[in-house]
Amino acid sequence: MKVAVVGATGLVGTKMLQVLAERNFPVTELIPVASEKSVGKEITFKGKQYKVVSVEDAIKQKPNVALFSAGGSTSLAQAPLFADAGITVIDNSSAWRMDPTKKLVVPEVNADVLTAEDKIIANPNCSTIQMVVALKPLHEKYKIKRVVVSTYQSVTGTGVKAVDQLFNERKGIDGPKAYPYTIDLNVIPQIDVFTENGYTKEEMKMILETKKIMGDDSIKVTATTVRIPVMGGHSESVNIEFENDFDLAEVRELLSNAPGVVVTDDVANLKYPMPLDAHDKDEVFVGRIRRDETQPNTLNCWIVSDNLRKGAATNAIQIAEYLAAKNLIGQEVEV
Ligand code: 2RA
Repeated sequence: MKVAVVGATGLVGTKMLQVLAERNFPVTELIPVASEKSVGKEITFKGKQYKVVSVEDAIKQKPNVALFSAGGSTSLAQAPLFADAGITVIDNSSAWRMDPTKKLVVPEVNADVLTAEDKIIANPNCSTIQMVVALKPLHEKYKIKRVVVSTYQSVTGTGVKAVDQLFNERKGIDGPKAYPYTIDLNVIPQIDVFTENGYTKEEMKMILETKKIMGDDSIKVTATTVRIPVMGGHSESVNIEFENDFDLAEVRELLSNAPGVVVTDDVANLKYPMPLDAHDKDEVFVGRIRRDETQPNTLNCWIVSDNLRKGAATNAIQIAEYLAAKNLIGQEVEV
């Protein structure tokens, strides 16, 4: 399969190449795409060198699928060009997520919504993905009424500039700033810009995307998203109120048997999910599972996952794997 990776030189694009190779996705030809300033650069994929090309050249090479992680404006402008050529686009930006004509997919939750007609498919926000993977089995069993989530998000979610800022600050070196404040030894209770209701765009993504992916607008979600100086992944404290009561042992069993979930919950031996342990893994790790004793039918838990992998690259590639397995990816494309 001819695969284009648009944004191939960024943090997520680079992770997409790593995961495509690790999962042995059937890539017969790789087409790395980036902005004009990166055209001609060489990248390595499975031991072979590839030259970065422009969007126009990429379309001419007729890829079957294009994995996008190049920002919302690039996706809005360029994803339709690929789709119009019959190329299936899986886009990691927020550009198409809430478009009612586009599917927003986490394979473990709602892959069955996908059809051959879907030519632009939205990859959800990283902090939403890891949460809904854990919510899915519990919603099916106990029906979720309300979710209160607070996140502790890695600087890798912002990009290379933020990672550099963290380590420059740690070394006492001045340098370009991704954040308006010092991030080392600090937390910043803001991810993305504020909207009119006092929530940030990141918080609104978790609130709105969760409903769309779970296919249930009745689920109430409120969120506080926070940036913290860590690398390995995003962590989330999640409080879930159900319509029905639950049994804690059954909750643990449901999660343990859920696709993509690993339960790490043995506090007697200080075993619980942490970003350093989740780094470069594809699973969603759930722990600190306990009843909220302040109100009935309510659970607390702690969810950790690598935001560059399951939160972005791996989820997008799992969508491509699903489409390929169901023969839903455009075969030969006409340009
Ligand atoms: C973040 N979820 O963590 C956002 C975008 N990756 O910054």
